[in-house]
Amino acid sequence: MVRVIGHVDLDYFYAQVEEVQSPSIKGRPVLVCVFSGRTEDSGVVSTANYEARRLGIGSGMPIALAKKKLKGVAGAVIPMHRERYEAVSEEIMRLVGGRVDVLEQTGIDEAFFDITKSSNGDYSAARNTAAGIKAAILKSQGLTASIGLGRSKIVAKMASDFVKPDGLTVVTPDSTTDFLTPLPVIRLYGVGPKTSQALEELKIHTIGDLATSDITDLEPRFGRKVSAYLLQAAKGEDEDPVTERQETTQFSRIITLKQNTKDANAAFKELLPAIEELHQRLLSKGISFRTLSTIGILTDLSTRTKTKTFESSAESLLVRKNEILTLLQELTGAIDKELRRVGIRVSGLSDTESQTSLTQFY
Ligand code: DGT
Ligand code: CA
Ligand code: CA
Repeated sequence: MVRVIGHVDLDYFYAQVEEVQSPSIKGRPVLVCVFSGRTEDSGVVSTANYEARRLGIGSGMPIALAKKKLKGVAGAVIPMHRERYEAVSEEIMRLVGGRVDVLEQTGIDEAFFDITKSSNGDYSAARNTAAGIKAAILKSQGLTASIGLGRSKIVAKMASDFVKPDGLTVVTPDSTTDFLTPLPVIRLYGVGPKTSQALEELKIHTIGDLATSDITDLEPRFGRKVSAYLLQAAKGEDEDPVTERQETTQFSRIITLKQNTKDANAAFKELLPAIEELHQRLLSKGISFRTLSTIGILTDLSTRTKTKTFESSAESLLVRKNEILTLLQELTGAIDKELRRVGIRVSGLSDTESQTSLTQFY
């Protein structure tokens, strides 16, 4: 059966999370920045929303330069809240994971998925699934995402990039060549500025030029392996499977409370099923943890955490129940607004069975 592969990428991710958090900044240029702290403006822009991009501001740009580009415009310059983005990312990945056959997360804001089985290889059914994923992300977190579907990871990834933000691009197997042919080579997944420059020098400008080029013209320049990859990629052929993978350094679960509350005991009670679920997940993977955190998302959507690291690692989350309650009490004791959502996270992980590295373990 022909495969149906998807790629989902959240739009201007950090900046969009900040917009959801502070709706008043929506419509203005938003810059999420990593301040290095040396001088007031030293550091770089991590990401910018599309209003800011229109002014020529982008990822990696020095903050001072970005501020110049804002000129008279009232932009929102916000320090990065990594924990907040991670919590949102985890929720979205869980949600998408529940709607696809296989999910392979490849970054904080993106993942490949395989829906060959559930769509029965039918691209119009697959389009509905993808639209459902976008709607679910919007409903749950208020965020837009761009999704691409295609017969391979390469095509899916390029399709998700094709229309952004809020895109849904379906490249059926039949239309793969038409989709790829006119695109400039720089748009090909895996081709950076250097390779693209080298291809231009060989008069290869579009992906179509590349797909129909002769491998013997490429080999002297790129070697055998890269040349073979380039040719295959230009045809949208790649057999790489979508594999369930999570480069995990932490596990967490966050729930939305039935009612906003400041009562730690009430929140704890509602959190219990999630704690038990996480407990089972850790046991089944043979993972122990040293650090335990409770996470609170308040009615104004700001995030608070309370964290405790233990001397020795524990395998059972349930034996730490009292500590979880204590952390929740500390958390609720320090807030002025009610809790809307509450969660638990474990980190400082080790693999109890073999003590090998976690990446190997997965
Ligand atoms: P887009 O094009 O709508 O997908 O925009 P983003 O911002 O989601 O861009 P993407 O998917 O390349 O990156 C995801 C997040 O990773 C982004 O929101 C912030 C972070 N990021 C990306 N590039 C940089 C960078 O150069 N420096 C730092 N510190 N963070 C970055
Ligand atoms: Ca993105
Ligand atoms: Ca991304």
